[in-house]
Amino acid sequence: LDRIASIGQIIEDRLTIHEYAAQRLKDFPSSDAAYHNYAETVELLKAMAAGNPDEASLFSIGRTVEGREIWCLRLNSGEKGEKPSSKPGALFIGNHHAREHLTNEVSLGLAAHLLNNKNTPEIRKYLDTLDIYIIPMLNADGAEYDIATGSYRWHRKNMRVNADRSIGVDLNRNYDSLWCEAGASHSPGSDTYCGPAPFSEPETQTIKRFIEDRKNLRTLMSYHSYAGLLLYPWAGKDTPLENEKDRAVFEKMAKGMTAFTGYKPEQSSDLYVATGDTTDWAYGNSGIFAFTTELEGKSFYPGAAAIDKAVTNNVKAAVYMLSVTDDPYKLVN
Ligand code: 0X9
Ligand code: ZN
Repeated sequence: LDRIASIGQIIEDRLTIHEYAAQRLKDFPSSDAAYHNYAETVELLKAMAAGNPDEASLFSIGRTVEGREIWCLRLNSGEKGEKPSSKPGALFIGNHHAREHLTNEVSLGLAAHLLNNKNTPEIRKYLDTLDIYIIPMLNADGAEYDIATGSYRWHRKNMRVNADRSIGVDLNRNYDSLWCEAGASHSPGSDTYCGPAPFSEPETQTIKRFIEDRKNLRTLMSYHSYAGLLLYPWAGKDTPLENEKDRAVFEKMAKGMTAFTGYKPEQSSDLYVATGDTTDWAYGNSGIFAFTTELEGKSFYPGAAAIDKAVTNNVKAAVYMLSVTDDPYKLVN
């Protein structure tokens, strides 16, 4: 243990092997058993891909800092796996933040909805003409850590062991967009720690590579909780988007989606200015119409009863996003 500590690892706790085995078995509290932990998420994704071989494929886009595979379900009746597509693409990401477990449920619920309705004319059209990617649990390590003792830890960041032995980088401050300026912290112990450098974390590196490798992506939704908001760039500065046409597209899309969720649409910086987030980077670097949804609720842990409504309404909003992914500019032309 001393040698492990001397190479910078944290000795958090000392347990007998029996205590460790008992602790490892812990999961979501039983009242929240409807939520999917990492193993259940992977199992469900595999079942969805196996049950729909003509429409779906599943692949790992990389590994987390603790080595878990980051899984991506692709919905496309043509290309499978990592084969490039020239069809317009949409990307949905859940669980940047560990304790925001409802975001994994909404992502999984979206995948299930699209596959369960694959033979309706509208959904079939999207499966045939778009390239849809769903990454439900980006921060799998953090999500597992958050539930590992059987009661919630309120953990937000990833599981990086920092130089000062504190745990975690805020993945939604680690993107290279005004990195670690306003609304982010250089202190490793802070919940908004931006990391030692932009894209220092394998999870954000994976998303960077994923997006840079797929020039066909036009729209992106990053699910967070909780506030009941639909946010669009800029997040890192409180000036409106310079490109007025793009701003009009963002506003129209936000209106279209919030008609289904009842969330409040606004520029991210209206909530608070925070640099280094997913959407500023995806829009700024790749011109993707990238949104943050802050799911509804009064807590990070809204209970199992919150899942159905959040899924139902956010699926409708996501389907709206798909309906404009072929050409978001059609909304303002
Ligand atoms: O702070 C965040 O990363 C997001 N909120 S959360 O409570 N889920 O952590 C908001 C990201 C959107 N960006 C800004 N509001 N600037
Ligand atoms: Zn969040």
